[in-house]
Amino acid sequence: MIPWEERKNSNEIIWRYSKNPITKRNQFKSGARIFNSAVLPYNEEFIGVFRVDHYNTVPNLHIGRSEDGLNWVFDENIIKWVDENGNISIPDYAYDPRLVKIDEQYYITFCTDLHGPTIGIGRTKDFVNFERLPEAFLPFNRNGVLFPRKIKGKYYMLSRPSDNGHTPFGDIFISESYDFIHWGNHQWLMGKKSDSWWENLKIGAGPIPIETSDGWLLIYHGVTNTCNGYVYSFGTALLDLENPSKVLYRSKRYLMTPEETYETVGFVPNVVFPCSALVEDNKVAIYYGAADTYIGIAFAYLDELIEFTKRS
Ligand code: BMA
Repeated sequence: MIPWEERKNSNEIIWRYSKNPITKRNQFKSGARIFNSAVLPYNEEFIGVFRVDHYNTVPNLHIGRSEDGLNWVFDENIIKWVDENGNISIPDYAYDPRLVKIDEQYYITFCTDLHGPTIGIGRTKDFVNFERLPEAFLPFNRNGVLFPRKIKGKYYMLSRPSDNGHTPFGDIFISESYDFIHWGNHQWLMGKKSDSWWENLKIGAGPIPIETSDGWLLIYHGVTNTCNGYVYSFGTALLDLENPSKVLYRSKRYLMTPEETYETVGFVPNVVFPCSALVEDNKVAIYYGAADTYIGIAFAYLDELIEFTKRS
């Protein structure tokens, strides 16, 4: 069973877990802050790839395990990748992971360094041995998000080309591959929106797209600039099932914006940053980074998210 709590206020489309945040500062030896992370059900329990910022402020990926998806035990050591030649291949840094099961393997995408930030990718069968593939794209790029299955014989990945810093721009693109190594046929998917102020600076894909009969439900973050810095919210879109480069609908307002203290106060204030979503029947549990400091969970019903995307 995925984490779940019933809605208390009937006006809400999305509601927060009452015991948020589920991680705390300095939770384990090297873990100063744990946020922007991705989880999946695994062997009757849950497993996750976590962004952990260490005490030198450099982000790395750690595996975490949980019986209930709420209380997590983290590996003290970072993921030890091995490349295709059998050599240990540890990235200088790694952040904002996404996790998905495709063809009986678990794929992890993340942001890492190739003389500038871009999309790293790797896979594992058992969360013990990790194979690192070559970086998927040229720098600069962030928010690489795979689709959970082949579509018409090809794998698909969303990404957000960027610059070397705190990118003050950005649209989502979609790319195709037959082997997770060679990515091409890049297409522009959707852009920031000047008439929708919460997402007028940049946008980026969030969790792995959710397959529904109405299309791929994409939860994505949108950023606006204020006199005191960026504010990260998130909204939704629906992409065509057979041709995911086609946007069918896009929410006109944000689904969630920073409101609670653990979202508005932290290492980077005013950030809600979704990286994964668990779905069971009509229930959705969204895991999001809060203020680059904590992980929060929010709940919603899938049919209501689809309605929200079509009609908000
Ligand atoms: C983005 C990424 C995210 C972070 C966000 C807010 O550019 O670095 O990891 O959550 O900024 O600081």
